[in-house]
Amino acid sequence: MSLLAITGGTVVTEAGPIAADILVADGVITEITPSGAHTTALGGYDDASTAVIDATGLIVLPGGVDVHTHMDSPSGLGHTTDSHQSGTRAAAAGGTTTIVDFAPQRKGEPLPSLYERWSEKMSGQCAIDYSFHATISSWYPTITADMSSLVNDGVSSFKVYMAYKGAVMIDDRQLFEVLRASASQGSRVCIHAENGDVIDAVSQHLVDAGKTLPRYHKLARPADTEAEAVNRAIMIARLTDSAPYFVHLSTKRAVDHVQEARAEGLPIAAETCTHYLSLDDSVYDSDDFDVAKYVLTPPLRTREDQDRLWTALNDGDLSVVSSDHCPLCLVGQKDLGRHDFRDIPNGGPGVENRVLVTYSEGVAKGRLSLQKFAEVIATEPAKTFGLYPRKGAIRVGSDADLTLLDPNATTVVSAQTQVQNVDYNLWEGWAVRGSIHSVYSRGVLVGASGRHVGPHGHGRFIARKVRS
Ligand code: DUC
Ligand code: ZN
Repeated sequence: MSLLAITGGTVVTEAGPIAADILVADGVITEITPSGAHTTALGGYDDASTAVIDATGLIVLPGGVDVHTHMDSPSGLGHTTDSHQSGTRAAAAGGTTTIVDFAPQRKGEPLPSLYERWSEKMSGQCAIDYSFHATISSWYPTITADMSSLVNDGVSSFKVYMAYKGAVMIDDRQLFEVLRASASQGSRVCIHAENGDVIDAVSQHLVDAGKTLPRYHKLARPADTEAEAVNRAIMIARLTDSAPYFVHLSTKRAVDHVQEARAEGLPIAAETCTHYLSLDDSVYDSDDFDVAKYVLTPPLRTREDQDRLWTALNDGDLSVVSSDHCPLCLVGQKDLGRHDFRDIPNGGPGVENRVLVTYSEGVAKGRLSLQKFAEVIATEPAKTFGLYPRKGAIRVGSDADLTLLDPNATTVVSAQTQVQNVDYNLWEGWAVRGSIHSVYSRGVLVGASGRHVGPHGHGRFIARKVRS
């Protein structure tokens, strides 16, 4: 039996932070005791078989759960630049111990084939535990029946796009059918809610007027294209008794729609992402091509929108902070859109930065309590996607997925030193409060001092439950 004790830290339990020691046996948390109690009452942890980690001065968090990543995923003419290996190593380095990746359906590909293909692709590659959502973008008559087969295999969530017509967008009838099927299965549907038709029209008008620079990405996707799609999807969800999950919400109005629906008792959940909480639309105020770094979708929004996102996290109307890690290099990928912003592949990196940037902007700036922080980066994503209580919480019986964060340190973010495989970083040069001291996945050290240190292919597929 392998034994590990993490002693003297501030442990963020579901009931709040406490001074506690954690005992781990064979990768599972077996005891959480008041700091030092074990030492005095039971003779300490100093038998040779127990590895003792002194966490004095450190915050011990449930390992991060990032439910929105795109590893090695088709984008533009190529693929996102992190493989499952490099991307999960970056996640481990940054304090995340579970990812739920998006598996993109090929044209005409039956969902069971997608399941097989993505399972094979991730198997043996990941540094941390993993699962995936199946994207539904190519319709066929029996597709909703096939959703059930994936749910039975532990993939209990799907993704649909209300934008990108001609590529991955589904129509309202298909959205209705997917939501209807999910309601009877207890699965969850992640919705990319933007009005794709309006965005395509606005984009065309911009280009016709000679506005082709990356800065026009922002104008091409007005805030109300998000709010309208969120509202429409809520109405369709209401007709089907389903429980949708809105990905990457960025605007005040969209959040208002979610809040209203939740207040009526609809079982809706929604996320925002690290970049919407920490960066704003002033980055688009330049004719520089480098603005292409921020061609991610939806675009960054105003400070007012940002304030609303923080409030909604505290109120629970947004319950998850994801990275939407979608790494695409500026050189060789984003520069395909040098002459037309519509050709810039959409997405930005951040799986490695999510935990620390959210800590720094949230806890260190007094916007989130430590407990709320743990909820939005770990507990709620785990609960929403059928991983809890095995993942997302520090409790007896849970996997010993633990992130030790040093609140007194500072980390300078840079693409030069990052693990994620991409040629820029959205927070380049930021001196963020805190550092990722060490990261354990099922009791195995996988991250230390912001680097990946774990064994190759340590991560396992986690079969996820349906909604209760
Ligand atoms: N949508 C996402 O969910 N991620 C990256 C880009 C996009 O459009
Ligand atoms: Zn995404």
